[in-house]
Amino acid sequence: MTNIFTNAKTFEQAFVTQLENTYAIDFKDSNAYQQYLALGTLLKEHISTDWKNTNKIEADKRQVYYFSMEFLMGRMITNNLMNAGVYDVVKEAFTNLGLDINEIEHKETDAGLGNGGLGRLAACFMDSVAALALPVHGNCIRYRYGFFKQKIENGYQVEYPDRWLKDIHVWEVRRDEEAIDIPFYGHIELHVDEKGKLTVYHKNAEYVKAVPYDVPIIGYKNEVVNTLRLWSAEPSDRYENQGGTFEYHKKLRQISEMLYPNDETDEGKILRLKQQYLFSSAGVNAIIRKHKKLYGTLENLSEKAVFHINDTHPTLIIPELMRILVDEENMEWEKAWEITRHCVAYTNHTILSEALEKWPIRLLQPLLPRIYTITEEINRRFELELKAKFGDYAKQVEEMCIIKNGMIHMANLAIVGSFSVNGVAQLHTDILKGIEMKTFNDYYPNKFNNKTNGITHRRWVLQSNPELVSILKDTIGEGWIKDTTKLEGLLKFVDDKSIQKRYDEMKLARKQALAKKIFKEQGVELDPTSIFDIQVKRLHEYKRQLMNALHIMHIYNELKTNPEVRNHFHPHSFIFGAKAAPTYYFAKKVIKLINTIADKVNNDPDTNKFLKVVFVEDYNVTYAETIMPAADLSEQISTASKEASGTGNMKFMMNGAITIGTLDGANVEIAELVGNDNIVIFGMNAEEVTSLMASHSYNPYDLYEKDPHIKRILDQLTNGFFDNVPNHEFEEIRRNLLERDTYFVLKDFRSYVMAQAKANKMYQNRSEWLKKSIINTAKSGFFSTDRTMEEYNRDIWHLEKIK
Ligand code: 26Q
Repeated sequence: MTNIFTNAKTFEQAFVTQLENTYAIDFKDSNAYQQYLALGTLLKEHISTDWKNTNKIEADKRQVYYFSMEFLMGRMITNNLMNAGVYDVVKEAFTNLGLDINEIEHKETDAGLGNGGLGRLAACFMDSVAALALPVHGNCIRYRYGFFKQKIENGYQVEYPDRWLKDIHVWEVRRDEEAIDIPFYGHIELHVDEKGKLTVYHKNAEYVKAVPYDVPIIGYKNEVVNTLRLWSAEPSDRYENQGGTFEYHKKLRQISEMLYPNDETDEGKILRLKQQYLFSSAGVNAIIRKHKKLYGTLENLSEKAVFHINDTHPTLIIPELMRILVDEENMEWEKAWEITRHCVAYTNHTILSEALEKWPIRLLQPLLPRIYTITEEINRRFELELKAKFGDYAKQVEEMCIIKNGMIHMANLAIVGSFSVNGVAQLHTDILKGIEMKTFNDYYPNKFNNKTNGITHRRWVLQSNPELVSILKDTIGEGWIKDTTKLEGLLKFVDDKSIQKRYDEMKLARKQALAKKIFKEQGVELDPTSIFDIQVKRLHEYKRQLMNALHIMHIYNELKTNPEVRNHFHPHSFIFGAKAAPTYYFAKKVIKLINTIADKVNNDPDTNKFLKVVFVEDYNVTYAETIMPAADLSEQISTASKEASGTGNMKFMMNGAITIGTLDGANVEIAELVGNDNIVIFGMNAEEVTSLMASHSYNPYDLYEKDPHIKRILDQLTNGFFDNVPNHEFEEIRRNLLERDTYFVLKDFRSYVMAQAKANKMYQNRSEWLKKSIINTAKSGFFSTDRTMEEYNRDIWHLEKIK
C-alpha cells in the first residue's frame, strides 16, 4: 500500500477521492463533519498495518491488561495525527484545500468515558505505554452515554445526556467473532463423580452477549499501536426466554447504557455490579481464550499476563479467574489461587473510607451465584490462615477478612488476591501503609508500593500549548518530547530576560485564547492581563471549592469597603470548572453560590475592573486543553490527606502555573521539586488534620466569633447581601460551616487569605514571577506518565518493550 501521508500533494488527492467516493458529492460541497470522517477513516487505514504488526509481535510476549471502568479519552483525532507523525502534512494539505484543520478537529466529540481523575489517568497511561512500546491494553465498557453534559441554568447545574455515540465513532472496530456470553442470575448445581471430580453447572442463567469494539492507541512516532477494548452488552442467542423478551432486552441494554456520574461514593446499585462483571468477565475470558489457543494450557498464565485493576471496580476478575481455572480447567484450588494471585495487581485511588467499595451479599449472591461461592471460599481459606497466625478472635482477623456483616469488602479482596498494591502519590501511599491499610501492610510487607501519578506531556503541552513548544524548541531543543527530564535544561534560562519575555508572551497568548472562548460561550469578559486563578476538578467538599468562593467574597468586601486596597491589588480573575454528581445536593449548592457571587461581583462597577469570577460550563477534556496552559495560579486546596494525588496540579505546573495549595497528594512532591520559593503552601498538613480529627476538639463556631472577616462572610450568606436569591438559599452552607465544617474550611481560611495575598504580591514582581513560572515547567518532567509507566513496568509488570 502506498503511503498517502508522504506529502501534502498525495494526501490532498487521496482525501478528495475518499470524500467524493464516500458521499457521492463534489469536494466543494462537503461539510466539515464529512471531512472529519474522511480524515479519520484514512488515518485508521494508514495505521492498520502497524496495528496488525503490533498484535503479531506481541502475541507470545508478556502483556498487561489494564482494567478500568473509566477511560476519559477526550478527543482522539489530534493525538492520533500527531502520534502517527502526519499532523503537519495534513495541515499543509488542508491549507492548500482551503480547510481549517482546527475546525475539522472540533467535529469530533469527546469520548467522555470517565468521571475525572481516575478516568483521565487511565487515558494518559494509554498514551504513554504506546509511546514507550510497552504491550499494555485497556479494557472498559462502551457506554452509549458518557459523562453528562452540564448546563448552568439560573446559576444551577442541570444535567443533559452525552450522546457521544449517536454519530459514527470512526476509531473503533467491532469484533463480532470475539463476542462472549456472560451469565447472570440462575443457580449452581455441583456434581461430584465417583473419581471425586467436580463439575459445576450454571442452570437457568440469563445470558448477555458482550461484544468488543477495539480502538487503536497510537504510539508516538514509533509504529506501535496498542488496543483499548470497549465491551458492549447485546442480546445473546443463548437466551432461553425465561422472563419475557421485552423485559430482557430492556434490562440488558441498560448495562452498557451509561457511565455512573459518581466518583468517590459507593452507590451500591445492582446495575453498576452488572457493568463491573460484564467487562471484567468478558475481558478475562477473551484473554484466556487467546492464551489457550497459543499454549494449550493456563499453567503459564502468570508468566504471560498481568491483569491490572484501576481501583477496586474490576475486582471481580479475581473470583472470575478462579472460576475459570477451577470449574473449567479442573485445576486444584491451591494451584489456581497461586496463578490468580500472581496475575493481578491493584491500584488504590482513595482513602475516603466511604468510597471503599462494599457489595451486600444479598445483591451479589443472586446475580452472580458462582462468583459468590468462590468469593466465600477465598474468604474462608484466608480467615483460616489469619486465625492460625493471630488466633481466633484477633483484631487482625476482623479487620482483614473479606466478608463481614453481610458485605463483601472489595479492597480486601483486591489486596488478598493480588501481588502488588500501589498508591498514587508518596503521601497517599504512606497513609495507606501507615494508617488505613496498616494491618495488611504488616501482614504483606512487600506488597505495597508507591507509583506517583503523571500526565501525558504530549497532550498537555505538545498539543495544547504551541507557544511553549516553540520556546522549548529554541532553548532546549526537542529531546524533552522523548525524555521529559530534559525539561530541566530550562533552568539555565531562568534569568534570561528574553526567555522570560517569551514566557510572558506565551501566557498572555494562552490567556487570550481562554478569554476568547469564555466570552464566546458565556459572554463574560476577562482581562488577559489580570491574574488567571483557576480551580478545575470535580466538585467535592474535600476539594474545598467553597473555601475559594468564600475568599472571593472576602476580596470583594475588602475592595468595596477599603478603596485603598485597590492600589496594591493586581486585578484577579477567578475561574472555576466543575461537575457535581447529580445527587450531591451540597456540591450543587456550592455551584449556585459561585454563580451567585459571580453575578454580584462581575456587575459591580466599583470592583469589576479588579475582580471577575466565572464558572465555565461543561468542563471536560477538550475544555481543559485550553484551560491548563492559561493559568497563572493553580488552585490545589484540598483538606490535607484527602486528595490521593491530583493530576490537574501537574498539568498546570508543566504549563508554567504556580501552585497555591496545601501539602496534600502530589502537591507535596511538587513542593519538594520546585522548592518553597516557587510554590505557595498554606494550611494544616496531613498530620495536623488527622490529629485534629482524632481529638474531636474542633469548633468552627469559635472562629466565626473571633474572626470578623469570617463572621462578615458567613453572615452575608443569608442576610440579603445577594440580591437575586432568597435569604435561605445558602442556609445549609452557613449551617454546615458553623456546625460541622468537616473539611476545615474555616480552620484553614486565614492562612489561605494570607497565601492569596502573598501570591498577588509575588505576581507584581514580573521578572521574579516569570522565573518561578519557568522553574515550574523545568521541574515538571518527573510528572510525565512516561516516568510513571516506566516505574510500573520496572516494579510491577516486568514487560519487554516491543521491538
Ligand atoms: C464507585 C462505586 C460506585 C459508583 C462510583 C464509584 C467510583 C467511581 C469513580 C468511585 C471513585 C471514582 C473515581 C475516583 C477518582 O477519580 N479518584 C482520583 O484518582 C486520581 C487518579 O489517581 C487522583 O489523582 C485523585 O486524587 C483521586 O481523587
